[in-house]
Amino acid sequence: MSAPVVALSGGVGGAKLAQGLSDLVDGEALTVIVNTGDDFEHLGLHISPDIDSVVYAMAGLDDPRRGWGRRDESWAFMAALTALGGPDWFALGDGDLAMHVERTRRLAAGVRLGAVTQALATALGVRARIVPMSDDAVRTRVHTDQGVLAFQEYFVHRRCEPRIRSFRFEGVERARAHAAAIGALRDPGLRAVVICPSNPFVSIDPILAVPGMRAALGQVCAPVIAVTPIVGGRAVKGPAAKMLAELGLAVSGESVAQHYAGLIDAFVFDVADGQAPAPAGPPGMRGFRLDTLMRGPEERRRLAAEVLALADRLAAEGFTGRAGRVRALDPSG
Ligand code: FO1
Repeated sequence: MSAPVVALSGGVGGAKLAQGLSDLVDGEALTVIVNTGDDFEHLGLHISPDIDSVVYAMAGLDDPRRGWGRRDESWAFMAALTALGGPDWFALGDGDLAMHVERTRRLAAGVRLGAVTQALATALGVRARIVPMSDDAVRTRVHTDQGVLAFQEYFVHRRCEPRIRSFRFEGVERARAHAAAIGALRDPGLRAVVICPSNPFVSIDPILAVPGMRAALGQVCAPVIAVTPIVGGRAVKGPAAKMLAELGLAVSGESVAQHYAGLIDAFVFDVADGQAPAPAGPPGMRGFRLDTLMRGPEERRRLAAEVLALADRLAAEGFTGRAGRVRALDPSG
């Protein structure tokens, strides 16, 4: 049984590294804590995009080009819906639709989101534990120059065009961190916590905002490593670069490393970011440079292996950069 690993993930980039980790960490030794702030009700269906991106990637069903929804999709439902004058801005493939219908049916029967997620993932052959940050509803609201927008309205319908002012995670104050997430973070045998290359503001921050999640991360007895979502001054996918710029921050890995200061022991920059040794992040944090672009399954696996090797190296050095605390290894090991 592999040593347990926890990943925090949202969006497409997160799902790719989570899938790479699942190739290296056996079955339920990998716990992926997933953002649910993007969830929304559409056509009467409860849609959980970031959960589905991770589940599909791990099931080998993800669409490699889009990064969301299923590969080899048919679109008969959307064609029929559009012909009826239904909303066509959020594309639901025929296979993907089954996931939303079945999730909605089980939620309506009173099953909580975490249990529904695990059952549907298991049905697709996924052995890792996929855990929502909370079973309680948290909804990201994007405050922009065009008003306050629901996340999917901003991200898909308005194509991320409105200028960002700030973010709110509605309901997060009273959301309870999922017990399986806290339990995984408290595992004394934990090997590493990996913050995947997701959007720090709308994929990782909602997870961190759930009461108790930051505290649990602060007490983790393993290295916490974040992987940059910014490569060569650009986001690999999605609006992270545009959001950094609109928030007045440099579009760089360093800005993301600063964003996580105090929470992580190390930050992985991309080899494209500067030729000097990886620019150090905030005090107490180690910077490393890896090739973080994941073009296919092989590279997902390679990056996952390199990140876990970094964690093992940090653990061997007894170094935890969180809040500058250096924890000498307990002589008894
Ligand atoms: N993203 C789009 O840009 N356009 C879409 O039509 C779209 C549909 C969609 C359907 C199901 C699903 O799980 C995700 C979907 N996404 C779509 C992606 C989604 O908005 C993002 O994956 C996350 O919310 C942000 O990472």
